[in-house]
Amino acid sequence: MTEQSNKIKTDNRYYRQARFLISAGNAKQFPQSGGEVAFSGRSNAGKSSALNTLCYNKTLARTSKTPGRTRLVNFFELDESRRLVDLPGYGFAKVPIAIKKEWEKLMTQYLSEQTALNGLIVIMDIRHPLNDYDWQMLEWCQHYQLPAHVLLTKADKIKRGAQQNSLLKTRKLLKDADIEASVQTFSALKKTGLDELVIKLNSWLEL
Ligand SMILES: Nc1nc2c(ncn2[C@@H]2O[C@H](COP(=O)(O)OP(=O)(O)OP(=O)(O)O)[C@@H](O)[C@H]2O)c(=O)[nH]1
Ligand SMILES: [Mg+2]
Repeated sequence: MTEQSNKIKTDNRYYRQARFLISAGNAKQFPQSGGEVAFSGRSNAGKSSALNTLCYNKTLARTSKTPGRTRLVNFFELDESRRLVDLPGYGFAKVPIAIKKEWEKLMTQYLSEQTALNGLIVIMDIRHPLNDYDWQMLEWCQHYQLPAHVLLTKADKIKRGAQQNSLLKTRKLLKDADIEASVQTFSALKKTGLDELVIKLNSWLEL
């Protein structure tokens, strides 16, 4: 019974075949054809873990103990015309202003120039959603008319009631700010919310 209910019912075979493609440090290196979905979020929010859980591959997206080290845009190929993208984490302390500027330039280039981008997943720790950079990210999406989906991750760290409170509060704050974005809870550890994420990605990637 438990085994049955833990089974992923949604078709996620595309994500299981994800392969590393390229790390890009400037816009010229961004792959152009087909479509992609990017994962963004503050450093340590759980981006790499969410990607790895989605793709059933613990070593796909590298996790780093040094926040702010990854300043590249990492592309993972699902098939010849579909990709997932791991964006550099933001909001880390102790990073020189020059590096922050570099990050901002690369992110602006990515969000404004990457025509293959179909949607953005914005990952937030469910205990601390919507920090300044998260708002900036969502406002950029609104500005570039890019669909956004918020993943409130590490849900396993708080009780069910608190998870629901955070979900409803986040939805309300976005609505009040006129930001169009869907929101869900997620846990990379417990694999909860995976079906909902797969449904969103499948629709954006036309799977
Ligand atoms: N309990 C729990 N821990 C999580 C979850 N997701 C991530 N973590 C932990 O949070 C820490 C950061 O996760 P990462 O996936 O490396 O975070 P990241 O956003 O990729 O971080 P950067 O690459 O530095 O930007 C790690 O210690 C993970 O094990 C989750 O759903 N539940
Ligand atoms: Mg990471």
